[in-house]
Amino acid sequence: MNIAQLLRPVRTRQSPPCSIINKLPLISSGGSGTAAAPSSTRFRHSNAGSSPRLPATPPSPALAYTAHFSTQAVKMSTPAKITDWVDRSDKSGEFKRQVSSFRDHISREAGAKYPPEKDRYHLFVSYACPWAHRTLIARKLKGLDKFITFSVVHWHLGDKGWRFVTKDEKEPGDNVIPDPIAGHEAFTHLREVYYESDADFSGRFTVPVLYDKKTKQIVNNESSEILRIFGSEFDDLLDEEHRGIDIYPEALRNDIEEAHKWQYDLINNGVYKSGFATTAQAYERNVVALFEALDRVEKHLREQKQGPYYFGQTLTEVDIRLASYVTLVRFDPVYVQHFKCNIRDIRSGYPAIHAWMRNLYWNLPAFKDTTQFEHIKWHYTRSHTQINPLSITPVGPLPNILPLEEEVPAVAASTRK
Ligand SMILES: N[C@@H](CCC(=O)N[C@@H](CS)C(=O)NCC(=O)O)C(=O)O
Repeated sequence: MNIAQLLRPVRTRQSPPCSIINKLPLISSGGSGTAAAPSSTRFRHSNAGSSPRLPATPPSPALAYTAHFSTQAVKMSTPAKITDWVDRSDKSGEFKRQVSSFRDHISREAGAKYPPEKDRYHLFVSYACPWAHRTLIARKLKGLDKFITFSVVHWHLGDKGWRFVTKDEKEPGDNVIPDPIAGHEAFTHLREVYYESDADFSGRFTVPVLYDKKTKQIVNNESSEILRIFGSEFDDLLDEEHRGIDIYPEALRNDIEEAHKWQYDLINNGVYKSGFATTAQAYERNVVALFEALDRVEKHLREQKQGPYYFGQTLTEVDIRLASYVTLVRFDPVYVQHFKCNIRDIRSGYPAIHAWMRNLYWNLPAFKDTTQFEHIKWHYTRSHTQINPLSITPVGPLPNILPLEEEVPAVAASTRK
């Protein structure tokens, strides 16, 4: 049953909460969805309690928060709050992800500002974050674990953004450690790494961060670009096996870019736009578009008979980033309940996606070893207090991911017939 058929009872209902759905065009299996214009949200942060290096607290709370949506700058009287995902004065109710700010590249071209070098670069990540997860997978797949160090922030995101664990805290997962960079001993929050690179930084303090230990500068904080850097720029230093792993192969570039056009906005960001929406209209528009896009991925995988990956025998960026293992492995454990992405779940509603995702998890250590479900579940459910004010983490679904040969009882029963 496609999304249009599933929505029929909702569409025929007269009550106002779902009025947007009544206005939606009938959904075809191709799916169109919403195309959100890129936008950015800039904050002026209060620095109370942070390192002395940081710029002073802004003069007036009324000027404390300036947001730019598309080309329009809007001054808000609401004080800046890192944990307000949608601006309280934004009537659209839409979550708008900011554009990443640090866009330098590590490059093997002669004379590059940031050349590939062993043990020069460091990756700051959160296990909870799907964007950071992309970079951890690529680092491991390409054998860069011997070249680039990484550390993981605490899973909780609070008023000052991501924080490092203290020396005495023990959290699950490898490398969940205080900021390990020499000279950063007093750093308690990731924001201090941002301010070290740019004392006037006014964006969000996001992970992943690719950091140069030599110049003490952030090189790049955009996961799709870090993925490209990891995919090729260290190749001259790698052994033959890892050099041969090409996740952006020439022959598939057009297909990869084509997939990128719709999958990022509708799926990767679609779950956030559904979950952070502050109006029913924004939620319904985004959740429907998300499930149309998932239907499209399901259809593609069902018809793709050549191999276990999105494009057959070749594992590409699309498996990591777009059709998106990192989004889909979080889907049943978090997005279904926390972000209300519940038209279907993966384990009972999308057999081809389910098989594709489980193959990556169970058969490739780069995927399984970088997936940390405790950080994932705790982060979303205990940091997003506007969605889940009591911070109670739902227990299920159990297990977080099913073994390769196991199905939920209803699926198992239906396939036995
Ligand atoms: N464009 C960035 C997005 C990264 C991003 O939004 N990361 C989130 C975690 S999933 C974050 O660090 N958010 C902290 C905040 O916004 O304060 C990328 O793809 O690298």
